[in-house]
Amino acid sequence: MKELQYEDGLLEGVGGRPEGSRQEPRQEPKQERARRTRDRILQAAAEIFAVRSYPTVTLQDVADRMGMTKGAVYFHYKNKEALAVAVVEAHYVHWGALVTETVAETTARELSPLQRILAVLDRVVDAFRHDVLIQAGARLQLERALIQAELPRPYRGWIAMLTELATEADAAGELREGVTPTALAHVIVSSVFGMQHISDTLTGRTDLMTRYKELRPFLLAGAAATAAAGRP
Ligand code: LUB
Repeated sequence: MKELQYEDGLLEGVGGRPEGSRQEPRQEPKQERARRTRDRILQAAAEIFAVRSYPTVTLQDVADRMGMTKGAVYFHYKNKEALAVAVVEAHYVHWGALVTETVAETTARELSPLQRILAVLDRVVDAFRHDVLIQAGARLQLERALIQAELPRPYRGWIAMLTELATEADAAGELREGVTPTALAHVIVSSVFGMQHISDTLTGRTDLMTRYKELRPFLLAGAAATAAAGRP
C-alpha cells in the first residue's frame, strides 16, 4: 500500500513539536499530515503486534512507542480492535502490491507460469523474514479468535491468486496430468504458511531460509509435468 512506505518518514515529526499542537508547517496540508500520522501509528502498531500477543497490547503501548499521548492515538484509532483490523487490512494491501510487482517483473523476464509462482514465493518468504507488517498480519490472523472485531477472511485471497497462476501453468502444459490448479494452490499456501509458522514458533524465523530451501524443490516436484518446468 502506497501510504504505508516504511522507508519514508518513520522518524519524521517525532522529535520537534508534540503531536496535536497547532503549529503545523504551512506547506503541509492538514489532511496529508493526518494521513502520515495514521501511517506512523499503523507502523508502530505493526511492530508491536508482530512480537506480542494481541491480548497483552494496549493503545497506551502504541502511544508510548511513538512518544505520543494516548489521546493523540485515539484521535486516529478508537481502540486496539480498530488498529488490529487496520494492520491486517494493510498487510493484505501490501501482499497485493508484492504480487503485482513480482508478476509484472517475471512476465517481463518471460518466465513460465510455474517459474513465476516460485518467484512470488521467494518474495513471500523474504517478506515473512523481514517485513514487520507481514509478520504482524500473520500473527493477528492466528490470534483472530481473541480479537473482538471482524477481520478479513484469511488465506482465500492467496489461494485464489495462486489458483490463477496455476491455471496459466496448466494452460501452458506445465502441470502433470491429474494435478488441478486449485489443489496446487492449496498445497502451496498450506506448506508455505505452515513452514513459516513452525519456523516462527521454533526459532523466531531465524531458520526460515534454511527451511524454505528444503521445501522449495518439493513444492512443484509433484505438480510439474517435467522436471525442468519449475526450475528457476
Ligand atoms: C498469508 C496471512 C499471512 C498467507 O493469506 C493470508 O491470510 C496470509 C495471514 O493470515 O500470510 C501467505 C501464503
